[in-house]
Amino acid sequence: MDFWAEQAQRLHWDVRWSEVLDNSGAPYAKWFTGGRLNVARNCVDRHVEAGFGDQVAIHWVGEPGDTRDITYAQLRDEVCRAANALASLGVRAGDRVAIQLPMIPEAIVAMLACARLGAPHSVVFGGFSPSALRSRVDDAEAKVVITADGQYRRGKAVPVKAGVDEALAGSAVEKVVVVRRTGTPVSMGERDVWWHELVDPQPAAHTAEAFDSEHPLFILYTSGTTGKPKGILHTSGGYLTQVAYTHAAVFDHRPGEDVYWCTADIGWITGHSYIVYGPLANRATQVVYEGTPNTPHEGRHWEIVQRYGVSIYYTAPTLIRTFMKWGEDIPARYDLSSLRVLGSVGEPINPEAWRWYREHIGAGKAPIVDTWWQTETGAIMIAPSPGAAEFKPGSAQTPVPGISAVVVDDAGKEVAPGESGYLVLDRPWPSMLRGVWGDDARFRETYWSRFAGAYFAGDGARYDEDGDIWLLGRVDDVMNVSGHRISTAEVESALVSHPAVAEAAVVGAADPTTGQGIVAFVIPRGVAEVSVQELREHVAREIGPIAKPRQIMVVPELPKTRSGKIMRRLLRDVAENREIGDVTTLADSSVMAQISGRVVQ
Ligand code: 6R9
Repeated sequence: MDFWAEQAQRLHWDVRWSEVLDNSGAPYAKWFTGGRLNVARNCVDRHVEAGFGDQVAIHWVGEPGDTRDITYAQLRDEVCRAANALASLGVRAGDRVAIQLPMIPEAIVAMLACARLGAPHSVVFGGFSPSALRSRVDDAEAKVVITADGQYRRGKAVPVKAGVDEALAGSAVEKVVVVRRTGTPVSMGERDVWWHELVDPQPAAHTAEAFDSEHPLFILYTSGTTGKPKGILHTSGGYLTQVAYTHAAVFDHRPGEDVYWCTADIGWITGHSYIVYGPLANRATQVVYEGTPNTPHEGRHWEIVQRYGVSIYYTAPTLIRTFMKWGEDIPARYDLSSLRVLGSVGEPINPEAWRWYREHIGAGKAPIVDTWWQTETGAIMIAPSPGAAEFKPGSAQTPVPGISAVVVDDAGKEVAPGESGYLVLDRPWPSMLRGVWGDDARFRETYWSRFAGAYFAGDGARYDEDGDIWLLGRVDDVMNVSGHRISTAEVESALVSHPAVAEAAVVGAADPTTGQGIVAFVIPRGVAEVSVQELREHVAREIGPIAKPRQIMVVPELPKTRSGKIMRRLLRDVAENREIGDVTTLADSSVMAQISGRVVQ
């Protein structure tokens, strides 16, 4: 506990806590009880008060090429104006505010303004459909929605407000605040108000109240095994402590020296913890980019790294594999020598992508921190230290100091080195979820009923001979073939290590003899000829004959959610010759038609 008390000193507390952890109401933990703080003041004002008002907080890059540099002093003024504006609409501590905005500075300002008022925000990813927005707004009973007229996507302005109008028809939302981004024509109804008309005239001073350490900070919806998304609740003091600590320790972030860039969208937990709260609490200077990585060209990210001298770059394996597909000659055209730490998050990173990332982005020497965590954990839990003696491509390695994570068998007993099982977190941590919004039963059932007294993450994991942790994908993605447990990630990794394969997804399909059979979907790299037989042999060579896919289908695309996760459920439908299920959460809903139409063999 001394450890977390020490980490909490990273923050400014108006009232110091009396107890570090009160777990008497487990599984609902309370951290830094009795402590009071304001999250927004910690992220903005205190840096200005400490004399860093002129330091750039955000180098913002718009997709069409427009840019804005925002200093901490300017950010403070904007957040105060927005807080005054929301207060003028009647937003009070405890009221929920939904935010659906593209990656523009106002998104960050809006989140911080809510935090400043103690009004929990619920950010909804910009690509989500009107019905997804509506169900989240209703579940959280949001009073106000903040959105934009439109957003830039692959060089085009696409409408946003029109979808929000459709979503909110007949809802109880009182006010809709609209940021003008694209100039797309919108219809402004009675409850609608323009951000610039509301916020710009407000005074740039606002007295922030100190809230209890356990005051709700935000709700973020994430999909579970059922159709209804869960509203994951996070609170203030413990959350901010752990995101600040991990952002500093895992990335070796040095305020005033580093230029940091996390490529996530604020609609996901990575954007909350590692664009907004962690970096700003640590006085980072960061890049925020609005658009897609290939607009207007495939070197866009590297051009930005070169322009701003980005030193820490944090992204997802799916994007790394996309960069691989585009070719290493693209990053080679830019000066990437400023990069000194690279990060990965979202899924297990296959060794092939790890090596490419290290070689072609990290000049063969930048440490890669593979960070395992979840919406529910709030902050990074398992990651190699950037100064680690040895990196293992594909392994997140060890729990960060202060965190306990163990791999257990069905009975909850820790497995031996070399064995696999389920990942559990057996001690509370400061940024842990404080429940599922409005659904206590689901909270207890999903996370706390599988293993007594421990949090069940839903991921499979393995200890290697050194006791380092390797994540094996979601437990439901672990296949059982003839009684052998094989990870989909392991087979995918073997497939993409073949020069003819750009990307692969593997599912376990029902098989009358072996229980499950392995079915792989592969995207060929460039125009290379792919021999299915050769790939099967390759997997057998990489892992063992037991992992040889029963069937390999060569496809043009894979079905992915908007956060880049492969929807194996849909691939299982194809593999098992079933009618394809619900495709509404796909980033591109036409992909399934392409796959079922183009399946070879
Ligand atoms: C931060 C985030 C959580 C799930 C998690 C796991 C997978 C995330 C990973 C990883 C292996 C990593 N995951 N990071 N698997 N190695 N470094 O992604 O949160 O969207 O809630 O997803 O993502 O399966 O359980 P979230």
